[in-house]
Amino acid sequence: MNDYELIGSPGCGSAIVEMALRITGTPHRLTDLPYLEPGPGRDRLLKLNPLGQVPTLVLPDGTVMTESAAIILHLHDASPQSGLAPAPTAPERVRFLNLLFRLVGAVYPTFTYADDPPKWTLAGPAADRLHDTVMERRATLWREIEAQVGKPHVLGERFSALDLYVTVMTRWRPGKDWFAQHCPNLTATARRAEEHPHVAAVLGRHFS
Ligand SMILES: N[C@@H](CCC(=O)N[C@@H](CS)C(=O)NCC(=O)O)C(=O)O
Repeated sequence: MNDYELIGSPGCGSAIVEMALRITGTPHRLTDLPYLEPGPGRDRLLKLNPLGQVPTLVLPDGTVMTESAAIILHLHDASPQSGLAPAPTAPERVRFLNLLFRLVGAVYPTFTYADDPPKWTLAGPAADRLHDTVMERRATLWREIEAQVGKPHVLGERFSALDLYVTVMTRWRPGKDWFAQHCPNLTATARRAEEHPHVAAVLGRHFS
């Protein structure tokens, strides 16, 4: 049987999935790509995932997954003992699901639209306005999430995949200083997650 193949890129959301693969003990191999750079790597990625996004995960049977939250839930289904998600009957399950989808459905797309605004609208004032409004929306979303974050982990006593998202995404724009100033709870959970050996190993690979 083949291993899972994670197609990713340093510093990207693929780090979250890489952490989850390690925590669940799922045999896998890593294919790192400069995902925006034209070439054979991107050509293959586009065949697997028409949006050309990472993480893209190829399962041992060849099935392709292109959404990090779906991947997390799949890995949890395959290895529930690893604790990536609360069990369906656990009281914190609802908060877990809502925050997971808030992160991927609302926060993550702000990077899609604010990273390179002229891709989506006319360069110049229209692009500047798109950038600013998307950044404002991102700040609103983070403040909303900040108000729901527990101690020492996002769900409180219990570590979960949400801590993986937070520890990676708080390293992205607007950056650690902004989070330290405006989102101290998120900053504290991110620092706590870094103590997890698999999280630390993946952060070392992606952000050093
Ligand atoms: N909804 C996807 C978002 C993935 C995503 O946006 N990845 C970024 C890299 S961190 C990307 O590939 N951006 C390039 C693009 O959107 O063209 C997920 O949760 O996995």
